Amino acid sequence: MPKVSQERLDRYRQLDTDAFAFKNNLVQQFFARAAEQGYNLDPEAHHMHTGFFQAPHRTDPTGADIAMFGSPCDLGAIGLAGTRHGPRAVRERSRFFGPYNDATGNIPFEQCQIVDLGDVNWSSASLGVRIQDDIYQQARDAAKAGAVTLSCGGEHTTSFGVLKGLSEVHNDSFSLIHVDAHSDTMATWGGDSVNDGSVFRQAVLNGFIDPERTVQIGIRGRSNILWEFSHDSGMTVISADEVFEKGIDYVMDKAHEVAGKEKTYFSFDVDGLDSSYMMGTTGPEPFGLTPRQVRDIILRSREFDIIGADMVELNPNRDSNQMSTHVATGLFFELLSLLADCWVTRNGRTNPTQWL
Ligand SMILES: [Mn+2]
Repeated sequence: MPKVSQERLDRYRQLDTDAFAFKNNLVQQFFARAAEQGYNLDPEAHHMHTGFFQAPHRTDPTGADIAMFGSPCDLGAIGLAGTRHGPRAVRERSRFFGPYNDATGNIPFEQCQIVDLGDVNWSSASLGVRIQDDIYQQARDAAKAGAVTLSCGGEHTTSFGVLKGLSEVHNDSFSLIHVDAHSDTMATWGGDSVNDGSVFRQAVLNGFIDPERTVQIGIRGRSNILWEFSHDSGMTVISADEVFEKGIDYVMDKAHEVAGKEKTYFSFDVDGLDSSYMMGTTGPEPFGLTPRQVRDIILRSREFDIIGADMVELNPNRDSNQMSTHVATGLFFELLSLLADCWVTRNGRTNPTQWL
């Protein structure tokens, strides 16, 4: 073949624009603002904003629409430490994700004011104080300021503190979408009534969630015998097998029947993913969900009125090649996108993030 003609070469050379000259107007507008405020596409660049996905760091939630924070706590994980390192690992890896969600075409930072409040400031080494007081206060203060919360664990007890704070401010018992290998509705065991296997039994007993508007997705494994409270209290339990047999549309139609239009909390335990993707967690389980299935569950959750979400149980100590952290962080971005889309739907306007 002869060389490419001069005419074609000239045409290609005209297409060779600057790195920040995007054809997509939304993206162009984002970088025109954000690059000036220190947002950087290069994951290895100087970290001007070290929050999740380069969100601005604030210690005061006033003015925030979405308040993210980390809960680096593993005291409630029965028999295994390490999830306390989760928030740091996700923040670091989050430089590889965003700002654009290619499934929805949206940029969360163009939709509403997102902040990272940093990690919860522990006042005690006691698990009870950390979840009943410290995380509770963080979530309560964020909700009082009008923000929805996106928190990163830590093990699953951290969800209890968030639910306690949100349900007080909203004066509501929430619907719950819960993706996990485990129902986490076991009886008290090992000393703490709220531990990472009992968190949703305790959330029901304290009135934070309504079991009749709760759907648990991806459930499986040798611990299934521990979850009788889920069935007895009226939760809808959808096993991982059922997700594969019937598909995401069936699962989410069912979830909509159960959760309805009420205020809904979304809790994602990363061990809902199959252990071939997710060994970096406290209780890895085989025969589970794929990352795409979890992403599709999150995508279809835009039809709920989501007032808070979390991702828990990532354990970097067990994640020897960072594969688990990478896939978990990708899904954490999906949760951020979900909350931003729900915020715009609820408020009928946008309020772009300001860093400075
Ligand atoms: Mn679990």
